[in-house]
Amino acid sequence: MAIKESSGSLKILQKAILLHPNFRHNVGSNRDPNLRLTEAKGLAEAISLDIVHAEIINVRSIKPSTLFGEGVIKAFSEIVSVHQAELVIIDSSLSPIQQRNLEKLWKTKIIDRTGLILEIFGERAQTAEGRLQVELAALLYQKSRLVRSWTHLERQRGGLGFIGGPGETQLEVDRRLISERISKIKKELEKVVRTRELHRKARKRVPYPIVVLVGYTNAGKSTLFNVLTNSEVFAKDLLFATLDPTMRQVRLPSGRDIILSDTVGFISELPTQLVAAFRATLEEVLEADLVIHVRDVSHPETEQQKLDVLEVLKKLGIETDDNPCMLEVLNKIDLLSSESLMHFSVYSPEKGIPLSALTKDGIDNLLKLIDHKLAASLDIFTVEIESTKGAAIAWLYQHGEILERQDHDEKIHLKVRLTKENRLKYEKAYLKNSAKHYNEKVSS
Ligand SMILES: Nc1nc2c(ncn2[C@@H]2O[C@H](COP(=O)(O)OP(=O)(O)OP(=O)(O)O)[C@@H](O)[C@H]2O)c(=O)[nH]1
Ligand SMILES: [Mg+2]
Repeated sequence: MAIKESSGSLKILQKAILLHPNFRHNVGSNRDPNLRLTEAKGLAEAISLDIVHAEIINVRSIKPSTLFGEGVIKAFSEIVSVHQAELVIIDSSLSPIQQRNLEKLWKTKIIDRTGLILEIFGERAQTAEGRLQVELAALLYQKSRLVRSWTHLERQRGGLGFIGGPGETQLEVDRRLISERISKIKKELEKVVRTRELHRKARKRVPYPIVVLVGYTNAGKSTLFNVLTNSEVFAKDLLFATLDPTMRQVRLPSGRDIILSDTVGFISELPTQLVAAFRATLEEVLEADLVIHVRDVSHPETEQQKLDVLEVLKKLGIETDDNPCMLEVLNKIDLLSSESLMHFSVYSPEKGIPLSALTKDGIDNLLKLIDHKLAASLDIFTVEIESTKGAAIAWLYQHGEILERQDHDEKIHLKVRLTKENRLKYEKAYLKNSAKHYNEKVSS
């Protein structure tokens, strides 16, 4: 049994076997099963499982009762017992019947890809809302199967209990209990969401544009977020390192302030329950002024990952085709050969900004492009202000982009770019009074 030191305490790792079914109908798809297996290993490692055996199993025809045919079932009965594996992960979705039958045949706990991802999310969620959403997703998933026949296992972790054993009191929970818990969580969530909406409204009063980082898990969103905001959110070579969104204020080179948000990463076959559960958290993405899609271009399946991300964004209701409010970051260029790098250097900024969040190469270009993109949605107008009116001038510098400045004897002419909202604010705050007293003039 492997033991891993985690934050000072020794943690006993559960031995697990990982199987990636390679379905015949997938042959010819662009996905490399070896990479899929590696990704699934990464998922298992994200919750410190000790993978003692990992294998790709070619599945010619799916057996409805057990997924795999007799040969595989027999072979793995032995492998499970030789390794004394406490868990078998099947990297695809299993029907409740397949799960139950495999558990009986292999005399061990079985989870599928959705169960595994839910388990990771259960361990990672930090905020009250995150925890509730994950629990809701887990209950919805569980309700559809109600297996939990693995009572022989000791519960060892604080996750959701798909991997754990008894101790979880609801081993025999019936649908009624689950439904009760679901409606209770939904009510609690409503409360949390209301509070968050209030916060969001408060934030909206701050006129800063919202810029959100999205992307495949491990693409480098949090690393980029840290570079741009000069902060230290958790960024690690770990799938789903981030779960709860974080927001920080950032000042762009032009002096414009934005709110930048780091978000949960996406993955292929993201459980639908989770997409639904995180829709609320990802509302920030829906309302963003700019969505930055961070890609790991050093990953051999970067194009596939891109498609997966676009698919999730579409499910969330975000227009992804030629959306002027989206831009792509081609991250991790430090890992590319000079040849591949050439390929990206001919990219126009509209297509993507090559950079390395690690070496900070290309960060300046990104900041410029963010500025440029946001500026495009803004109003340009000229103002004439008495040079003694420091507050009004400072306000314009802080909230807008000064494109031109001409200093005359007692007056300053400014050509400014402001959001429409800010322009109204400025007019309300400074123009009214100053028009009376200081003869200020605003024209489009
Ligand atoms: N070589 C290299 N590694 C990078 C770069 N950016 C990020 N990484 C590494 O990639 C790994 C994942 O980075 P994160 O920033 O945690 O990725 P994320 O997109 O936030 O991942 P999740 O929160 O799991 O969705 C870490 O080990 C980073 O150090 C880069 O530009 N170059
Ligand atoms: Mg992250």
